[in-house]
Amino acid sequence: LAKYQWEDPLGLDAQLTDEERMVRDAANAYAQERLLPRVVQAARTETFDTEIMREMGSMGFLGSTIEGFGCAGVSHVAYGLAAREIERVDSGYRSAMSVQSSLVMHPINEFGSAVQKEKYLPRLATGELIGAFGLTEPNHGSDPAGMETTAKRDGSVYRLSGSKMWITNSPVADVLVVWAKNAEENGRIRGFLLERSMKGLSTPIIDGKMALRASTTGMIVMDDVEVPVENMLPGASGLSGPFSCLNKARLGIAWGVLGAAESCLGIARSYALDRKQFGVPLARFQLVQAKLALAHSEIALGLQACLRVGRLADEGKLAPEMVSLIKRNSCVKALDISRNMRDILGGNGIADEFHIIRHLNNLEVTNTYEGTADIHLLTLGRAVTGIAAFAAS
Ligand code: TGC
Ligand code: FAD
Repeated sequence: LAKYQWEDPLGLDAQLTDEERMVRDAANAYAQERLLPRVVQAARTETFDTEIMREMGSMGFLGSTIEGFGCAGVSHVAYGLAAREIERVDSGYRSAMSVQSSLVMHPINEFGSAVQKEKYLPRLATGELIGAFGLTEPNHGSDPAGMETTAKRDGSVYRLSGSKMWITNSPVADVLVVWAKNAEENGRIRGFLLERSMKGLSTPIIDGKMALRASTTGMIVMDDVEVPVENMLPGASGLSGPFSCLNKARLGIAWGVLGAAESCLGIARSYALDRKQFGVPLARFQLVQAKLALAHSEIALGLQACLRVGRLADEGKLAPEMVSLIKRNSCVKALDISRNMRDILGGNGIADEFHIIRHLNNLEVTNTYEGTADIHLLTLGRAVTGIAAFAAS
């Protein structure tokens, strides 16, 4: 019989390729050596160090599944493993990697012209340029089909007006992928590449977040911004454009949040072994063991599901519902795990130097962005019943 390894209960490591192990180990070393030492202060002061983008670029973590343009061209599983290692430190840092890779570089690579690819991808890959993705609006989050941002053709430009809300990295972004309704196509949704220097564009920061504080979030406000016609993404038409980007990013989130959950489990386990109450370590109590064992089980099962869906993505056999299944499962379970692990630390559980409370707050966001847990549940409900229950009619 094999010996049970609690750190890798179902033998995930053995199911990886050499290249995937290499990416994972490089991401682990970078995250632990470079990100972990600055995260507590960054979260306290609500600051995102943009140098991190250059660092991730130099490590090959930006647009890593893309072939060419200076990108690494690794598997979706390798992308997921890197997300897991980065998010072991903080969901906000993984967010920065996800947005740049899946929500900015992916649509340019998938839907962009040859000129757009050459112009933006190499510098996004190095982190010299920072990207943002604007889909959500103040009045439209779960229902992006209702967006109010418009693009009106005027000779050689489109004029964009409207506002986007809750946009990761918008305050520091150089390139912004903005989704808008094109008036000349009866309001069909199109993607546009905006640059910071364009007149009429502003990106006010959203202060006072109690979660994802090491990430910067803002609005994209467009007051008749003139966007050259050649900056429209030619290959994206309709909501399937932005949604196909979300498939990629949600896959990374599904892996990533389990890294945050693993971090919480590791911290709580060490604490429970060290801390004594009633003359014995906390780890001696059955109720504490139950919390640790349940967290351990859910992480192991969740990672296997991510691996399976990642492999199907690499084989070109991904259905969006598979992504809804793992995005929701990982996020709901990771949030629950972080709450239980915080509990094990008692009063220390709310101190940021013990990290768990920061993960817990971050995991409230991951449960909400890229489709709330309930929206993904309804997506699965539609798949099971054949009936869409999103709208009243
Ligand atoms: P529905 O009628 O179902 O679909 C409209 C069109 O889109 C296609 N489609 C997809 N295509 C590819 N992948 C997917 N996952 C797709 N889902 C739908 C669909 O085939 C259809 O195409 P066509 O050609 O027939 O027009 O759309 P609906 O309006 O009924 O909405 C369904 C719903 C509610 C599931 C969807 O709107 C949804 O997912 N809402 C959640 C919104 C969301 O996730 N927003 C994310 C914003 S970005 C973000 O949060 C980034 S966080 C970044 C970070 O920091 O990490
Ligand atoms: P709402 O859609 O108003 O939902 C509120 C509640 O109602 C939720 O519980 C939801 O599940 C529920 N609900 C809504 N519709 C239904 C329904 N049909 N049936 C049952 N329940 C329903 N967006 C971007 O475009 N780009 C980004 O980079 C980005 N980054 C973000 C970063 C942060 C820190 C945060 C917090 C958000 C970010 N978002 C981004 C926005 C995010 O995608 C939205 O917050 C999310 O899609 C939910 O939209 P909403 O906040 O408007 O909530």
